[in-house]
Amino acid sequence: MDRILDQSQAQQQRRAVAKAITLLESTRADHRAQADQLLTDLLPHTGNSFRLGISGVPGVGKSTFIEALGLFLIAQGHRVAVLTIDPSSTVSGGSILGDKTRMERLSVNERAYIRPSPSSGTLGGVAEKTREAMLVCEAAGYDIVIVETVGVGQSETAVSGMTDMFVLMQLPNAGDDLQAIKKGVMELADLVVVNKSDLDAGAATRAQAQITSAMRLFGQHGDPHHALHNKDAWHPTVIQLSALGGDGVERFWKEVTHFRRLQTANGAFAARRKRQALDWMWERIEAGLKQDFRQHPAVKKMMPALMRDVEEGRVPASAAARQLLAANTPTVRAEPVEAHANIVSSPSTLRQAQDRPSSGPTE
Ligand SMILES: Nc1nc2c(ncn2[C@@H]2O[C@H](COP(=O)(O)OP(=O)(O)OP(=O)(O)O)[C@@H](O)[C@H]2O)c(=O)[nH]1
Ligand SMILES: [Mg+2]
Repeated sequence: MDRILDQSQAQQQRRAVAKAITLLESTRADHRAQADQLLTDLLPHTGNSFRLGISGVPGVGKSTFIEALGLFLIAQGHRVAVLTIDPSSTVSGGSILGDKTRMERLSVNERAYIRPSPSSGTLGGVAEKTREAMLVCEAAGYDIVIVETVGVGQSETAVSGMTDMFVLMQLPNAGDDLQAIKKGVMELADLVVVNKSDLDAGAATRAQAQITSAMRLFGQHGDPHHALHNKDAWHPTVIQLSALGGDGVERFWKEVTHFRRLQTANGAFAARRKRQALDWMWERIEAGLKQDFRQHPAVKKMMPALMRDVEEGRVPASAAARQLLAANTPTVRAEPVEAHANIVSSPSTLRQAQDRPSSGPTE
């Protein structure tokens, strides 16, 4: 842990960070316990970075842009970590993200750390590892953490759920066919970047205008915070750039800085982080419950036959689910909660324990 925190030994620190991330990617139970301990120890040193999510279709120029942006930020004195989430790797084990190969200059820079996506597990699992890797990077003093993801599947939702700002990269021709832009993803974007504007300036400008008006439409619905006249709230914007030539990187960073300042002042930054932490907890609870459920002896025994019955239409899915849930009776969980008190010792649970009257009714 000390090696992760010590910024004076660059090489040693980089190795320690890589080792820590490998540990938390491990599926072995003893490694998991070590990783949990490490994360708990690191937690007080985390949270001080700006977390930036970048998504877009394969080939839109994400890595090229991140390299240009990373070098720009390092020149300004920042330390930059880049993590990738590749939804294809969770299915095939292969990677469609070009990983390090397209960030050649950034990857050899002492003030940068680049980590490719874990190459196995479900998207939920990979997202969890990435969140944890982000904490390790923050403890190591990387003050800008960039999470790159390919714009396919559910990965955008996962990345926007773990970052302070979510950026969507588009190609200049995307504006010609707004159908191609998934509305749900567009609504997640805090900033849209039309890349490769050098290829066709006219098309890039058209795309910018079309996406801007589409985003205005989304913004009019629901949340009064999004009302365009509200000067304290951030309104998603669309800019053009050319990652290859490094054109527009400065403009991009100006937008990010403006976003960060506004969101900090109006409280949205802190609220987003709090919401993300709770969402993350619930997501892990649900995953844990599901895993326990699947491993329950009675459930395991009944599952294959019931699955066939549901497939063949002999038993309604809802009835099968109810039967399985009923079979999932607690096996070892019958002991009182206090028995676990030595495991859970967060400040708030301790406080509750102290506040609680030792006997008698609470009213
Ligand atoms: N003309 C032009 N080409 C660009 C620009 N940005 C990126 N490219 C090129 O587009 C190709 C894809 O760029 P990448 O940065 O690898 O794209 P990516 O979005 O990271 O791709 P994946 O990781 O595969 O999803 C490369 O050949 C880049 O050189 C740009 O601004 N202008
Ligand atoms: Mg890439």
